[in-house]
Amino acid sequence: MRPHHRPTPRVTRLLGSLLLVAAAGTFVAGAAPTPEVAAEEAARKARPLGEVVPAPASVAPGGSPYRITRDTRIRVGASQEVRRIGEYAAKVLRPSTGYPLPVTASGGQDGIRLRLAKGAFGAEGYRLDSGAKGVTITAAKPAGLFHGVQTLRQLLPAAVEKDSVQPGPWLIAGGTVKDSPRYGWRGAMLDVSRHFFTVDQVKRYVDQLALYKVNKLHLHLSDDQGWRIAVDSWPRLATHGGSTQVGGGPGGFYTKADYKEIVRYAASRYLEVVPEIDMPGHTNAALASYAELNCDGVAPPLYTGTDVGFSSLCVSKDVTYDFVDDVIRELAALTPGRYLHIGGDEAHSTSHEDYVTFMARVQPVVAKYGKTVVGWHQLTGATPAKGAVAQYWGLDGTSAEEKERVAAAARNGTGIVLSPADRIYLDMKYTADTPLGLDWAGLVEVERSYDWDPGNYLPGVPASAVRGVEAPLWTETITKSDDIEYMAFPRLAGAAELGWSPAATHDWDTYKVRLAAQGPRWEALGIDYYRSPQVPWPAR
Ligand code: TNX
Repeated sequence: MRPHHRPTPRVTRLLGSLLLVAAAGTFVAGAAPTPEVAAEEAARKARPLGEVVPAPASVAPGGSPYRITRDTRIRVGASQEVRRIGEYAAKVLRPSTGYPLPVTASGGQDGIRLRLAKGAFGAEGYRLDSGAKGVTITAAKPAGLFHGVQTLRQLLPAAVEKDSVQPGPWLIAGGTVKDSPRYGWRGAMLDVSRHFFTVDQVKRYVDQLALYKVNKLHLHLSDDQGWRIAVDSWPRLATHGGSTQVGGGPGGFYTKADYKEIVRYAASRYLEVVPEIDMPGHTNAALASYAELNCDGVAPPLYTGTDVGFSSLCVSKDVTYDFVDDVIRELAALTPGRYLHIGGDEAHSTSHEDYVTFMARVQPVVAKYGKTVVGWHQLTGATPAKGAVAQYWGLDGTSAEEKERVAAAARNGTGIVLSPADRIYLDMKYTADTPLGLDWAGLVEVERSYDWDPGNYLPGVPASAVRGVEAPLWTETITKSDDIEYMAFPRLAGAAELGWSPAATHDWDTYKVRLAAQGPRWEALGIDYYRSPQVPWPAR
C-alpha cells in the first residue's frame, strides 16, 4: 500500500496546531483528509475483493471502492427480468442499510448497475467492476447478473444480511471480478419423503442455496416412508402414501399448486427443480396406496422406520407401467426443467434381471414426455438411455468393479454428477458427537468434505463426462429447518465451491479463511451452522 499523503497545513493555522501536527507526525487534527487519503482509508475498510465463496474465476483488485449511500440507485435498464433481479438486490440491501435504493430504468454510470451485454460470459457468468462512482455487474444472461448480485452481497460487510438498520459503511472494494462456473450442474438434494418439509421450508433452503450459486434443486419426492406429490390419476399416492413419515408423524404432500410455487420460487433464484420419483425400490408408500401395484395384490402397511431395500414395484405387471406413465406424464407437465430423476438406487428386492427390464421400459417414458433421465449410479448396471445422467453416490470403499461400471458408462456418453457419500452427503455426521445424522459412510468433517477434485475423482471417467457436483441431504434424522442448516452449513458452501470455482483456486488453507468469513453472515441471516474447529471463525 502507498504511504499516506499528508495534508499540507495552511499557513494561517495556529502555531499550536502545527506543533500538534509535528508531534503526532501523521495527522492534522480536524483537517479534512484529501480525497486520496479518504480513498485509501475506505479501501482498507472494504472487504477484500476476492473473499467470496465460491472463489471467483479471476479477481483483480485496485482503485477506489464504491460506497453505497442514501443516494444510491439500482439501475436495471429496460428488461423486466433484470428489474426483478434489481428488486431482489434492493430487498437484500434496504433493511440493513436503511437506504431507499430505488430501482430505476433511467440511464447513468453511477450506483449499482445491472447490465445485459453480449460477451464471453457464458450462460451463468458475469463481470463485476467496482470503483468510486459505482458497481457495474455485466452478464449475457439474467442468471449471470443474479450470481453477480450474490458476489456483491458477499463483498459487503456481513451485517448487510441483517433485517434491521446497521451502521455501515457499505463499501465494495475497487477492482474487477470476472467469473463463470466450472460446471453446469451445481446441485443440492432435499429428501422431503423421510420427513416432509413445507413449501416455506423449501423456499428458505432455496434462498440459502442461491447465496452460493447453486443452480439445481433436486427434490426426492417419494420413498418408502412417504409420497409427497399429488398425482391426479392416482390420488391415493399423496392422500394415503403421503400421510406419515419417519417416526410416524403426519407427513404431508405438495398439491400441484404447491409444487408449481416451489418451481416458480426456485426459478426466481435461478435454480432448476429436478424432481425424483424413486423406482423400482424405495416404493413402499406407493405399494401401500394401491394393492394392484404389488405382485401378490396385497397392499403393505405404511412404513415409518428407516430400513432401505425392502420394497419393489412389480416388474412383471402391466399396471406398473400404466402407473409409471401416468406419474411421469403428470410430473413432467409440472416441471419446466430438463430433467426427471427416476432413482434406481438400492433396489435390493428387485432381481438384476427385473431391474434391467424395468429400466429399459421406464427410461423411454421419460423421453416420451420430453425429459432427460437422471438416475442414481446403479442405473449404470442397466443400460442408461442416450444422454442420461448418473448420480454417483459411492465412497472411497466402493468396489473397483462398481466404480469401473460407472466409468465405462461415462466413457460411453452417460453424464456423471458427483455426490460421493463420504464427502458431500450432508446427512453424515461431522464427528461422533454430532447430534443429528447418520454415519454409514463415515464421519465427514469440513476439510474432508471440501478436499477432493470432481475433475479426477473417479478413475477412468473422462473429465468431459463430469456434469458437476450435488450435495444430497437425506432426512431420516432431520425434522426442521434448523436441522437442515446445521448439517448443510458449512459443507454445502464447499460443495458449491467445488462445482463453481476453477480447480486452480482449490486450496484448503485459503478456502478455510474465506469460509470463516461466512460465519457472521450465517449468524446475520439466522442460519444455524456447525462451528467446526477446523475453520478459523471470527470470535463472536
Ligand atoms: C442411501 S444414497 C440412500 C438413501 C438413504 C441414505 C442415507 C441413496 C441413493 N440411497 O435411501 O436415505 O443412504 O444416508
